[in-house]
Amino acid sequence: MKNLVNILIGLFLILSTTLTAQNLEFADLLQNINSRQNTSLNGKWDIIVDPLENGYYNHRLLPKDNGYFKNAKMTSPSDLIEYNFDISFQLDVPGDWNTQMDKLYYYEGTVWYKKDFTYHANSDKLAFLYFEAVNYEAIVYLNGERIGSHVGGYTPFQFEVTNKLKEGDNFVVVKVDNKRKKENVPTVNQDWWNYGGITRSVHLITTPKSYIKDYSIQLPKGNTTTIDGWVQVENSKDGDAVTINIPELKKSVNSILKNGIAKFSVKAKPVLWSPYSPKLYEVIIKTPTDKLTDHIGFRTVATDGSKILLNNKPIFLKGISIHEEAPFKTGRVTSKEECKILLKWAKELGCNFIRLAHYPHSETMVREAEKMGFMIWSEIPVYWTVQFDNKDTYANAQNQLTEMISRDKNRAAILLWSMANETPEGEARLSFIADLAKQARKLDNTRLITAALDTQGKGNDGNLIEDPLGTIVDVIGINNYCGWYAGAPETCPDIKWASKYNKPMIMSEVGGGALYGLHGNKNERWTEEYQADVYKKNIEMMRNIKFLAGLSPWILMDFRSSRRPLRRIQDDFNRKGLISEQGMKKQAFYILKDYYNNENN
Ligand code: GCB
Repeated sequence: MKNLVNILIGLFLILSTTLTAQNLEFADLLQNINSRQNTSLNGKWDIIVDPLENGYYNHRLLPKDNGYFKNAKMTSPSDLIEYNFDISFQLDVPGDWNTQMDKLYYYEGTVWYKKDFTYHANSDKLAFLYFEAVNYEAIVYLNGERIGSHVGGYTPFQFEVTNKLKEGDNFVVVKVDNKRKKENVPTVNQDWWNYGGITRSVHLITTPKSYIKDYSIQLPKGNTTTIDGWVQVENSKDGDAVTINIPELKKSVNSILKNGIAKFSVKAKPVLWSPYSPKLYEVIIKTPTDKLTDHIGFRTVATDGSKILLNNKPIFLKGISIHEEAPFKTGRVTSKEECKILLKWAKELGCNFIRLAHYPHSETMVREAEKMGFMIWSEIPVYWTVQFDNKDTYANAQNQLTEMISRDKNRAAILLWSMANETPEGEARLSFIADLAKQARKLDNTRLITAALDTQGKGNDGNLIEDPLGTIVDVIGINNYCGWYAGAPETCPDIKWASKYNKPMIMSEVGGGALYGLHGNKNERWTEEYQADVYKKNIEMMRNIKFLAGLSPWILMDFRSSRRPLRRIQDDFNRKGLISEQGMKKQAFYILKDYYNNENN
């Protein structure tokens, strides 16, 4: 056996690496939760709706610590306890509350969630409570004790709970609050539904005491013949070995742990991941006590003037923007099947690229998209007018960015990290986003940085891109609604686009609204004909943009938004979808499909 190990080590080249300690700045998150021993805490949770924030004190005259998180029970008929989870309403987790209960449709406030579960202690194991996402603020209690909190509605967080679990029966209570606040990210105004709740899955994960916490396994920037990275092992001993095995490439690398990190680098010639061939390799990571399996793709991405290069070749990004809105039932996407429906529609449209707007979507969505060969733009909700001069707002945005990159850094499909969407120009905004970009590059120097800018009718005879943010990003995103918010559709083809920057530009939003099934003249708003014409004219416009490297029109499917009240047309939906929320394709779908099928292949 020893000989075999020696032969393997001898066979494969281990190069010394020049990685810095950058990897230690990632969020405190277990990588690749699906490859771990995992008990799902999904299903029915008991809930108490608490608009007045009374749950901390059940009654002003009762002891302060008798909040709902105690999950108290009456022990005699004379006890005064004015709540009881056992007979309360229930909600499904994962899921938003707005679409599960009529009376919570517009609700913004606190809901207390409670779940019972059993646990059998094992002295060799550690246990973690892992939340894939809770919108917006979560305060978590285990067996009546506060274990921590999290802010931000679209990224995962976890708590190590080994010593707080009891043998047998346990309960977890989560106070979920989705009240909008000016200083939050996003801020008070947003054009999508503020779905509240434990919107993604909850897991109780166990690991060995010395466990693989995190890793990064990728091609380094600009190099298609070396796989390198690091593995972080908690509670390890210096000198312990980590093995990274990629059976299909016949590569097995041993690397030695020092201060919990094992760096490695190995020569290899993987088939490169691309939309044409979304090749993923099984990667097995092993330590003396732990083992994980992942499926990882290898590719490079770069820019050259106004081109985006995938694996050193120019590629045009034929995309579509997507919100995490469930097809047919609306509300938050909660299953792999729903992700697949959205992605299949994008495939049918002829896309090789998706913009996951305006916040990090679920890991399931990213992984399914990667398998299907979509290049991805992933974004944090720095949207419109967040408080750019507020340090706490910045810290919140940076934390969400760090959590997004921490979770998805091994996903080859992600080419672009987006820092922001349509933020008004100004000094505070520039330094806020520049600092985010700096943080993103520090964590991940292999991907491209972008942001969606808002350039409506600037310049004398056209649209000139001169937003100073152009100096910060690698790829310029432009949201432009010619024919909808600005000018009539027939004016679009004549718009001349120019840019101060020799960088690729993605038309990150373009489009208009239509109610599925509403027909009429192409000059009548809300008809499918009007929307189709907006697409036709904008496609003509885009043909003339020399530095256009791709587009992600707004948007694949109609989605709920509480700023869209127009009765009988919008009814609380943003109608810019190419497909209705009930899955019906509008005429514009076929206009864009034609463009993608016939041009820019
Ligand atoms: C935008 C925003 C997007 C909106 C869209 C619209 O520019 O980025 O969030 O939903 O316009 O429909 O107005």
